Amino acid sequence: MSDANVNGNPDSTSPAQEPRHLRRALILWGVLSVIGIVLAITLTQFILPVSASDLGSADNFTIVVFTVLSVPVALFVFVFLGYSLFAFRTEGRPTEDGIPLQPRPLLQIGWLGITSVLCLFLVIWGMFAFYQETAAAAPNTLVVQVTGQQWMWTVNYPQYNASSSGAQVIELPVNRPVRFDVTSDDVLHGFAIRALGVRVDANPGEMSSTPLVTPTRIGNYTVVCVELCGLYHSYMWESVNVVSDAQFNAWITSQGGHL
Ligand SMILES: [Cu+2]
Repeated sequence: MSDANVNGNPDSTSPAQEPRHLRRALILWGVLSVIGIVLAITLTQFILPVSASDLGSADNFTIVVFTVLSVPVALFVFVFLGYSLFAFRTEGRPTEDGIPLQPRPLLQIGWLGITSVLCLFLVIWGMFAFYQETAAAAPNTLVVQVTGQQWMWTVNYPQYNASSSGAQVIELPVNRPVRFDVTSDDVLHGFAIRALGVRVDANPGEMSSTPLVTPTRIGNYTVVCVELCGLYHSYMWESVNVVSDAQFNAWITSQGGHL
């Protein structure tokens, strides 16, 4: 017989004396998840870069939502792994096989259901955000033509016949939708203004456009190249100034543009 007590020893691991492991681990997971979610919401406010546009704010919000949702998922793995490592050591236990696992339909259906709903929610969230960006249109859109080259950005304002050549700066009026038409003169570059939530590849011989983005906050930001493009790639950054309408008009005039 495979009874553990063939020698008459007291069976220290009989199911009756086992603590309720599942309940313990679930409580631990629940408590840590609440703490983790609070920490995730609080810390992301400090960690995330400042947002200066509608797209930038949407980016930051999406990151917070995804972080909050991933906290209980990650903790589920770590808590049950950690708990098992400590609670189910072989020390003092018989080494033969334990009780066979029984199917638990509720657990299986619940597991499938919750993970499916979570994944579907994130996919729909992403599709909705994508649709919102591509569907945007506005009559007073400012078009900014950007050309990447090793290792600088040249910016033109075709509506004003103005160019920032030599200025090494992108000037934008606050609260007016902008579209960047981006290309490259030589190799692949990546045009990215994190604060505005804008990022697009700069391909030679091809024009790529960003979705419409509306700067909402006056200030100084940075455009960087996010595609390794040669020796001085890391120096390929310039200032982005979001300014008032009056300041923007004055700047356009100073660059030889016509209002
Ligand atoms: Cu580059």
